[in-house]
Amino acid sequence: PSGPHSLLKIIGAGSALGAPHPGSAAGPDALEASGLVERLQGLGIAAEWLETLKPLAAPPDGTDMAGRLAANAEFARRLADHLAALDPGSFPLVLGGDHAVAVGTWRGLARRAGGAPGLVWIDAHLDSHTAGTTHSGNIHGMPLAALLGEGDPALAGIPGPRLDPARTCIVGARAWEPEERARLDRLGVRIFDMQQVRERGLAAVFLDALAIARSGTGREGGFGVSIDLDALDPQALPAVTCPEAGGIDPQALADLLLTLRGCGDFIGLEIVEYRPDLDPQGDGARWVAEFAGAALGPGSYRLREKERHYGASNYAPL
Ligand code: 5AB
Ligand code: MN
Ligand code: MN
Ligand code: MN
Repeated sequence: PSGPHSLLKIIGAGSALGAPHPGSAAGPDALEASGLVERLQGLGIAAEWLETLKPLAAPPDGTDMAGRLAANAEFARRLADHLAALDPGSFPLVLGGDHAVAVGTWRGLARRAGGAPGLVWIDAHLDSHTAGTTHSGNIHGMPLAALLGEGDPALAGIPGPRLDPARTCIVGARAWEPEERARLDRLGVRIFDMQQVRERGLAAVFLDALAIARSGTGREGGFGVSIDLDALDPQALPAVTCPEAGGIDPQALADLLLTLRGCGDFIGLEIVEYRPDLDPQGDGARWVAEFAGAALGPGSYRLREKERHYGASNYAPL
């Protein structure tokens, strides 16, 4: 760690309690070992790896739905409490772990921001099942529904404001089950699927998504971005638990993430589902650094504002 005064605080969420494979639990430790902090510092970002949270126990048996919900909820609650208590002079980057950790990330950051953030959810999947509609039984297919207040209270009841469906949208979807699609359609969550990405181009779709997340009432919550790495094309980024063919070009996403540097209401970035056991050459880890660096690198309005408000002299140079 580079000391207590870094602007960018990285929090590892080392849980695979929501996934059918344990590999993503090692994601944060592998990303730290890959030199992510040093790469970000090399871009001029005052970054520090704050801590990595781990599950308290091994995942419950696959048939024990109540036990799995409880274990994921315990992890999410702990992550939310850590994020809600982060000092105001820092910007959070949460690294998974499977996507079930998002319930903790966005409830905690909503509490910290004093209101529900708008959210851009970049994913091959919709993650909008509940225990009542899941086909697989895997909790990482449920976090967006829980954040919207749907489903089992164990997950949906993690303390913090619910997401506003009118300021929530999904980019890159190409694999879903009818029940989760129907839930999002009923709630009015906008879905930019891969067909639209191909027809309109990622730039047009991404800018529409940002406008939705930053629109309407409740804007004091700001907005966040959650990147499930399986949104990217698995030919370029295969190191994920649930690869789906025909995804987003990672360089095109990195280019669009540059837009976030100009957003003063950007409250947090999350990158999940990294599987180091499938990344022997470290290409996936390099993409994670690319995405974080693109969103938060030189000229980042959000980091500069923090520096201005909380004392530039305390911080490493940007
Ligand atoms: B991820 C599936 N819909 O419910 C399910 O990786 C996939 O967080 C979930 O997007 C994928 O298990 C979860 C088939
Ligand atoms: Mn702590
Ligand atoms: Mn996914
Ligand atoms: Mn996901």
